[in-house]
Amino acid sequence: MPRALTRAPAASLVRAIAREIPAIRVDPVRAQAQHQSYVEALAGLGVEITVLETDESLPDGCFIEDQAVVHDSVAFIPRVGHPARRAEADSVAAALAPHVRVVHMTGPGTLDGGDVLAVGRTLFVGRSERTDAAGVEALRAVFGPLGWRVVGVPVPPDTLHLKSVCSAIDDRTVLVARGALSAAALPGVERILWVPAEEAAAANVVAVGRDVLVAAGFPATRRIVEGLGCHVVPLEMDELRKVDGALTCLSVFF
Ligand code: CIR
Repeated sequence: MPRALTRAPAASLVRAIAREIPAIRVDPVRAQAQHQSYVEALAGLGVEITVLETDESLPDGCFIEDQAVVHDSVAFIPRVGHPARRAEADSVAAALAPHVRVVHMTGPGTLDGGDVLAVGRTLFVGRSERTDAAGVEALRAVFGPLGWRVVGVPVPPDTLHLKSVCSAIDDRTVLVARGALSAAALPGVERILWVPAEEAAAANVVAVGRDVLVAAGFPATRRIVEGLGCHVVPLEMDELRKVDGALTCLSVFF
C-alpha cells in the first residue's frame, strides 16, 4: 500500500510565501477544506496517510513535498531554498525516520523537493530560484549510487519549481505546460503530453496508479488525462494556489 505524509494548512497560511500578492487574501479555512478533500481522495485510493501535526509557526508547512525526496527507502532532507521554510524539515525527517533511511543535506547549496521530478529511474531536477547547482549535486551524491540518473533542468524565470509546470503520470509519461519547457529538457521521456498554456496550473497532477488527482476547472487537461485511460479525481485547489500550492506539494510518498 502506498504511504504518504501530509500536514494540514495552519491559520498562519495567511503569512505563507507568495510570488504575487493575491488580490484576495488566502482563506485558511477554505484551504484546510481543500487539503482535507485531498487527503480523503488519496485515502480513498488506498494510500495510507500520516498526518503531521499542524504547526502555526510554519505558515508554509502544508507544502511538505519540498522538505523530502524519498526513493528506494532513502529520504533526502534538503536545505530548502527559502530560509523562512527551513524550520519545517525537522518534523518531516522525524516522521520519516522510522520508515526509511534519512540523509540530511550537509554541504553547500539548496534544493526544494518541488524541483524533483521522478520518471522511471531518472530524477529531473529543476534549477530554479530555490534549487542551485550544489543542490543538484547533493541529490546526485545520494541517489546516483542507487542507480538513479540525475538530470538538471533549467526552470523558466517566472516559475517557482520544475513541478509547477510538469508532473509524471507513469514511468514513461509526463504532463508539461506548453511553452514552459521543451521536450529536449526532459531527455529520455517517452511520452510528453502538452497541457495548453492557459491551463498551465493543471500540469501538476498526482497519479496513484491509473487514478489521477487533477486540479478542478481545467477541462482540457482533464480530457488529456482521461485520454490515457486514466480515471480523473478533480480537486478544488484555487485557495492553495493563491500561495503557489499545487497537488504534488501537499504530500511526500514514502
Ligand atoms: C513557497 O513559496 O515555498 C510556498 N508558498 C509554496 C510551495 C509550493 N511547493 C511546491 O510546489 N512543491
